[in-house]
Amino acid sequence: MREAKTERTTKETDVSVQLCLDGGDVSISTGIGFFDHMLNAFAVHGGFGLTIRVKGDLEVDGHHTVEDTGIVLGQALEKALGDKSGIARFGSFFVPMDESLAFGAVDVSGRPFLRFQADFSQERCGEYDACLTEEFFRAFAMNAGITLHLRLEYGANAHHEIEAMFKAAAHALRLAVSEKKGLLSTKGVL
Ligand SMILES: [Mn+2]
Repeated sequence: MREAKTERTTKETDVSVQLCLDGGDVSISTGIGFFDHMLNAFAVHGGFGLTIRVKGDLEVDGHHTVEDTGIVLGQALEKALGDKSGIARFGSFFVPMDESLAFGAVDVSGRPFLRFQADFSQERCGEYDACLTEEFFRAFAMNAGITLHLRLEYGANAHHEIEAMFKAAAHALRLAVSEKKGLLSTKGVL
């Protein structure tokens, strides 16, 4: 099983993540209902086992909680992938959600990069600020060491728009980490 446990404690947050790329139970608790909903969708659509516990400084706002969850989840992915051999490496996917459409593309490259393009229709979903979506995915991609492109094509409802982006990222990643013989690189190393 390709799995990893990661933890991080700062004065702002206390985050623990348990990730299994080959499936398992999903249990998410960050203190932000909408963010839990997104991470749950990410795990289920990625086919991942995922436990996340976060105690963050929500009396400030959701920023540290969301960003730090991205950091620790990214570290878990990097660790779970090991030497990155035996995976498809690339994955891309479109996800429609009612009126919204999102696209995601992943290269498990060892080269951290985020390209994020989205113009959300509303600023907030419950206690979650829509702008934190980019913060989450940047922290995730940087710490996982993956190249991640996410684009919201169009939409009218921020809940659908953000959820479509999390699901597009999950499906693209599911394809990229799917097992395949050998190491797909002209360099011979990732
Ligand atoms: Mn929903």
